[in-house]
Amino acid sequence: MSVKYINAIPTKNAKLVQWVEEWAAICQPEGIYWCDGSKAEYDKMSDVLVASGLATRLNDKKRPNSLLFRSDASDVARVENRTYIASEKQEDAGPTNNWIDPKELKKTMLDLYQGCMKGRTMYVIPFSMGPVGSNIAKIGVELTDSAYVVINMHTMTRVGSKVLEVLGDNGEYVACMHTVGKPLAAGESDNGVWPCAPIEKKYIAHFPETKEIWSFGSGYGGNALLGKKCLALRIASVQAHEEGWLAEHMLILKLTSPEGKVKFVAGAFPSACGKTNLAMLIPTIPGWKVETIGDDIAWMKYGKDGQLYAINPEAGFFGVAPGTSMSSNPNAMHSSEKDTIFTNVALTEDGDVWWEGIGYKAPGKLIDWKGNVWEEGKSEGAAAHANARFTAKAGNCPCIAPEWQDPAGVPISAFLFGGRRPSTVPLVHQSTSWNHGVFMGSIVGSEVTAAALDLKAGTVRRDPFAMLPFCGYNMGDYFQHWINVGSKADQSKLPKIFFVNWFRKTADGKWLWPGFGDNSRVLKWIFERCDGAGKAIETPIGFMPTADAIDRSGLESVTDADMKELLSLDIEGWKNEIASIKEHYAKFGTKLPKALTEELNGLESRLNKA
Ligand code: O2Y
Ligand code: MN
Repeated sequence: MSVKYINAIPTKNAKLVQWVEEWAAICQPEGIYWCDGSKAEYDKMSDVLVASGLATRLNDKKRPNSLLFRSDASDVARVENRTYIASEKQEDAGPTNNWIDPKELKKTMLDLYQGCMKGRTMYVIPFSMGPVGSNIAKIGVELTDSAYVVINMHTMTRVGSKVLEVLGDNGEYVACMHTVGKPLAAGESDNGVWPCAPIEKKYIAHFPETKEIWSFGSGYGGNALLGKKCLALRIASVQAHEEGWLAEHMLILKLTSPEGKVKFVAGAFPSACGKTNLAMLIPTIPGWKVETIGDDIAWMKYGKDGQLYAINPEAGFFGVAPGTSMSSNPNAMHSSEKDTIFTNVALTEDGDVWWEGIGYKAPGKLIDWKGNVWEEGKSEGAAAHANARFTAKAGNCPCIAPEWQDPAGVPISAFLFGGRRPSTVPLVHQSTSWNHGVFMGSIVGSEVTAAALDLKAGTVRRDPFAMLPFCGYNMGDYFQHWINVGSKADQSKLPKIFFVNWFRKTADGKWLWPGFGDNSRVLKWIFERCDGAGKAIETPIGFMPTADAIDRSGLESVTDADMKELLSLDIEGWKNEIASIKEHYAKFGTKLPKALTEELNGLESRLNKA
């Protein structure tokens, strides 16, 4: 087949060029365009998207250089039931992943890919996850027929010529194949209709042995921006397992004390637990400062000094808009003041954006995320989709840490784990050892409220290490990997591990802890514990702060009685927890590490003696 190149091939990497041409032969695009990551390219793609009716340019005086997209109603979020780990052996995907035979899946998907880019351009996006050239970073190349994906990848990753230089003539990359799965007939254009395939044709497939990603039929978020969840978590977790490092669903923050001492903290929380808010927190305690390294993903390797160093592999934030306001997260609001791609938020009459929970009433009539006129108090449904997003540059975040692009990464002093736990789990407790910390990570979960999940309200939906949707291999092996990472380290240099719970409620359903900026009070105790200070008592579940250990100066809303409840040890609740953990662990069969069974048994016997 003769391949029509729109611009010159910017690499001599023969393997890469051959791979691009093989896919072009299958997908039959109009032409192939190699992305260079420049501002001129971003601007040109934006113009193309506006001309096709897919994007609305926002009022430049209100939101400079920003666009709004409305996706198809069937294409609004990650689709876990269409996401596959196609390892050669089913056991390698494990009990928590959708497994499918890779040969069978490739056959199905290759049929779908035939001619899928007709009438469209195939964009080749060379990108780096992590600072270009960092020894923790990895290179990916995404093929896509979506200009929306191209501009989002510009913001979320490092795209372009420098990446190809590092890749060189023979370098390795993670091959990422994506199409919206909606070919155009001769003369047809999108004409304002978000292109995607119906749900039963959507596939988000990962091939762990060959480190390939094949995505078909969705243009949205984690399904289409393949550097994020697909590469940086599902494939990278496999690479990290093979190569002895960690690829985690964790924020990274820099914490500075009033004395100017610095510690870096990484934290894993299930989706929708406020990771972005924590990463951009404004402390309520005087003199303390939080700065952001990353809000979603951390890649970590040991440095020559034996410390664990972390990078944020991303270059932007793909944050949830609804609920983000000047009171919940001013830094996220400022990050999205310009150069931002909004998806599925509402449009105001003066060309700005609005969403539920933005902190002020809808200014007049809006156009909602479905493209209909919407009036507050009159129209049905929400103006913005609950999973509406802003794609914003990390460099535009007022609290971005100066070290955020350091190729060496930042040394991690503490890991935090947490979920939404209205009962049982105290505000904060600390593990007594690395393996005890791994145990804490393995039992992360949130209490379910939604009947839709078909679970009894109050049931804990376990999301170990917040990696349930993102671990690219058997989660039992993943637990063992965490144990191994700790056992090979200089124990004195390992990060300390903490379990936090901002979501405790009273028996009558009131929040016990204000959260947001006041979480800095808990971070302060964690900081002190990492320095061998911070008052604590050893309990059956680990070290807990003494009643006076958490700084409550200026915090009238939390009474002594509230604090007592937040830091109480609920023996009966934890005994019930043991039963629930046993049920959770049973899924992993012989893959469950012995060390975790020992931790569970140890906890049970300490609770029985208490
Ligand atoms: O729905 C999507 O495609 C995005 S999901 C997402 C986006 C940013 C950060 N985290 C997540 C997540 O689901 O954990
Ligand atoms: Mn996430």
